[in-house]
Amino acid sequence: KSRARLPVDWSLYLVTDSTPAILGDKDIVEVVDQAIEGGVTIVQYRDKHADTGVMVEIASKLHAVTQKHNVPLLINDRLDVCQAVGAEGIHIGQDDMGCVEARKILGPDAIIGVTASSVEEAQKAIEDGADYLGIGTTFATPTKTDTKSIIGTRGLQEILAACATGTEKTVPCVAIGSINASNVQRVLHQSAHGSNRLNGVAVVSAIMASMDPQASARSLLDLIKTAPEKFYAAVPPNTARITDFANLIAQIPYIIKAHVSSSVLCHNMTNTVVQNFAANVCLATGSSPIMSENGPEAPDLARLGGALVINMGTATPDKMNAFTAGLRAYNAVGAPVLFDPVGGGATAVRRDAVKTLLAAGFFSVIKGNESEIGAVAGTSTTRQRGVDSGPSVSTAEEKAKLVKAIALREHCVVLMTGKTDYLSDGERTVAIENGSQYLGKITGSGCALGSVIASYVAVHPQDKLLAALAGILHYEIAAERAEARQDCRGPGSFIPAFLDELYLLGQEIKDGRGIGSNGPF
Ligand code: 3NM
Ligand code: MG
Repeated sequence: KSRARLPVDWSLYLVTDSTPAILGDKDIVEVVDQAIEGGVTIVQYRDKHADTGVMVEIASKLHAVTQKHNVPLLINDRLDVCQAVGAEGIHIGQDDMGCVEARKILGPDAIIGVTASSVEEAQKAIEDGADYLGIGTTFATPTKTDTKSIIGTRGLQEILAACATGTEKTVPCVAIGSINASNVQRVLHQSAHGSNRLNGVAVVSAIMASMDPQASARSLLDLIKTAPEKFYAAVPPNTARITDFANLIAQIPYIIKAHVSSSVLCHNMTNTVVQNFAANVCLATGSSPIMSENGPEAPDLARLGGALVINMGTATPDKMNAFTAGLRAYNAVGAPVLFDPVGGGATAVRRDAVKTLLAAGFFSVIKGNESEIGAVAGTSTTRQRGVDSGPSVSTAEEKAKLVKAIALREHCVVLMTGKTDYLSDGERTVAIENGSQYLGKITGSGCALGSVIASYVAVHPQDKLLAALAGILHYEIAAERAEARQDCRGPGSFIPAFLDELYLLGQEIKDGRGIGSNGPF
């Protein structure tokens, strides 16, 4: 029987599961019907245990439902079941029948998908004529414990890059493995490689185990359709990055000038020790601070055009709820969020907190000292390949490599502070030698720098590395000038001198004195 092939919408791909642990006592046909009502765009019937007769019976009921909604039905592995019910195609794993043989049997109109967990597998599947790829395993999942490798969003990115000829992706790709409402936007965002993006995500438990499959499908589809666009809109894909260092530096005074005059909102969820100092630094540099750890008001604040700082000074359950609410609220409108994983590696609670926050949304900037950045590196990829293989990061080159690797993995700007600061967006990595010894002798100087960088990114979101660099230079050059002052005699007198210089440096540049050949840069 010949099936005219319709264009397929891969956005939300449901893979079924009939095991009691996931399906419970729900009726699979009813769940699939509800899920499609909610927004599922393609269905795969996957049952590793049932007898062939039962499979054919269920597949045929599922096909009636998918046909009613005009959604394709694929069968996992079993060509015989596919043919018996006239389903639109099959999905095959690496241990199943080969793609070429399956095509011979099913013909050119059938949809044939292949699971790929490496670049090699993906390329072979494309050569063999696969119509789409299911790529993963993204994150470890209890639904399928015998998966070959956990590749993370970085692995997805590598496969998406390899699936492209020139700039065009050749086959549709969906990611699979522990994807749910809490991480779907992050997966879509972080897996993107240039304009090559996932066409959708495949889920099992997020819908099959749900008490309300329709509502779960609806909210997943909503997340899939909304966030990435909003987020990417902040960085137009065709914007050329300034990669020449002299040109990068030449932009800095203009960005400082824009910031100083902005009064941009800087929303801080930060620890009590640094609140006062960070708020003063915000005012001195030209932003308008608000110190609020009240999650429910974050959506209103997120709409004011500013940035959020999540400073994990303490990671109590209450604070974690507020951080997560804040992150979601700012992500929802595409506004920048800076993550300061204070004490990140110190305790099990903090390591968990870092992991939870990284999975809960996306950050524009992650900043920390060497051990905090180390904690970020080791988190969320502990079972994945990548930067966690743990070379010591003692040399300058190793530090630069580490921030670059995390920037690529997390798709954001990463700053490792220290005597020399290392800043990277994955494409460009810079070392910054400015600063003062006194910054290490007063409390909250690192946290306050986070607030400065966040508001700079809000003022110049089109190039977050450049914005962060401008914020760092504003901060560290002011510190140098404060240390050089006659009235600065130690950490105590450094603080007021530093606040003065943050303000004065900004005013000088605002008045045009830093712009041109004789400025401070
Ligand atoms: N295939 P959940 S992971 C069916 O990596 C399947 O190839 C995988 O289930 C692969 O959405 C997986 O509940 C299960 O995590 C995904
Ligand atoms: Mg299989």
